[in-house]
Amino acid sequence: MKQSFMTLQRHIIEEERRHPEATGELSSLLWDLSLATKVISLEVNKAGLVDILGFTGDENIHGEKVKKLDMFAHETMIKAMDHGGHLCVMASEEEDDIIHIPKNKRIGKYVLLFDPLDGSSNIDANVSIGTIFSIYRRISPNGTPGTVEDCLQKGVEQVAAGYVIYGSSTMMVYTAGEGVHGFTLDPAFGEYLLSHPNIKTPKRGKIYSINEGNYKYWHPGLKKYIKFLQKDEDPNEKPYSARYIGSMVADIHRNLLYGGIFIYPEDIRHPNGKLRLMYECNPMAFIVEQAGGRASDGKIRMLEKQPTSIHQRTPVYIGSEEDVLTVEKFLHEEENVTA
Ligand code: AHM
Ligand code: MG
Repeated sequence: MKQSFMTLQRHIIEEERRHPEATGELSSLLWDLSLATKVISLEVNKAGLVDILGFTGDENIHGEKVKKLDMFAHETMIKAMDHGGHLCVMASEEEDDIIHIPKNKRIGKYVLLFDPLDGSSNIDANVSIGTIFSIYRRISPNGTPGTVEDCLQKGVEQVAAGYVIYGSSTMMVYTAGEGVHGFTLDPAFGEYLLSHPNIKTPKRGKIYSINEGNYKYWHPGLKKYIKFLQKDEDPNEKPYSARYIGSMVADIHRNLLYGGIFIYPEDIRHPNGKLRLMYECNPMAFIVEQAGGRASDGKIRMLEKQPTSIHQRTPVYIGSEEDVLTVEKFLHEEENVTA
């Protein structure tokens, strides 16, 4: 017999019930977040119709300004999250400073960092994009406005993290520190339903994901590692497959399910890589570790990095445990050679 439906809401509540001390606040916060992503999902799905429906230039047919989708997603997140009474402060990829909770709203005990629409340069080509979020408990005194220090906690302090992928279907994948669970949005009745319980990533994969066009800028250890995966020197060994969408959520989601490694490295032009620690790499690292994988900046565990600013960048090596260990070994050996 088929298992009964498990909605996201029921799942969150049941997870929280296992902790008698829980107040239900985290559940409501995740619930608000899921609502925001449903609104974003609807708008993402309409993106291809913009020209057909005559939404040209800056105004739509109603004379309203047409917002860029990433700004729409950013504003939707804020609107859905700033009045719930669960947050004391937020930070978004789309805003330089921290985002305060309005004075007239109850101030809560959690901190939310998010990338409202990652990979948004892919929208016009109908390629999967995503929302990423990371939740911490505040460290500043309760009842006061949240601070930048609340936002600058190490990844190990995350209470929950997740992403929503807007792909052939919309899926939310999240962890609250007890495994990773995936929910698929049923577009007919607007509910996220549990479709991927307790996701575990393979210990070793067969896929590598990196922007190989940047090869000439890479450090020698990384060049050697990628050649190693291509099995250039061993005609009898099967090479890894290269898969790179250029949309972090989609690349990591695929590798999480199939196994493999995603890399956005430092190189001679960008010593800190491209991707952001606080709302891209840390939440992904929490999820991947919870699924049995590994994530580092090539030197130290991603979740142990001490953040210094909300928009700081970091190199990232993330995915199946043995694959990440192998690349770390290549990087380390090269460092010893050049030392
Ligand atoms: P964005 O936050 O401006 O969308 O950029 C982040 C995206 C990631 O989703 C993706 O992994 C990366 O940029 C791709 O970068 P590149 O085009 O340099 O390979
Ligand atoms: Mg981004």
